[in-house]
Amino acid sequence: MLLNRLKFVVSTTAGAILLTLAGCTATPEESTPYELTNASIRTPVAGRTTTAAYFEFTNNSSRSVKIVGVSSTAAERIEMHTIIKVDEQMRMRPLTSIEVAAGETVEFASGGNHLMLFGVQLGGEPTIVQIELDNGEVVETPFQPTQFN
Ligand SMILES: [Cu+2]
Repeated sequence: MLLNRLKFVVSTTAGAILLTLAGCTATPEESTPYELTNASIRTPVAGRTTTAAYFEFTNNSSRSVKIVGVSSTAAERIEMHTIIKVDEQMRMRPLTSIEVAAGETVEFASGGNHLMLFGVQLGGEPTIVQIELDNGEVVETPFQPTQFN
């Protein structure tokens, strides 16, 4: 009789845990509200360790966020740059942060905003890059190596 009762208690507890787990996986908030697409990194010219990388960042959340830093174990330093026209010449300028409004996409592409990587050592496979946001979240994504001429 006592054994039966114990079994009942155990199975009830197990049932409660299963329900809790099912509740967790069904929560849509579990997926990241930030999307990184078209992430690519230029294979550096032979003998050089500086290169550029590009991506698109979409903010699917209901709040504006700022990208405040970029890092990777494959580079000593990564800066965000933009290109502006000064005296009819295109010049690169560092960006300390870039804001992405709710529902918006910010593009880092050749000829505009881009990532500048210094002290690069690519392993011939996708390079993992971390995008740091002002809310403390870090979005990590593989950047595919591409040849540019
Ligand atoms: Cu640059």
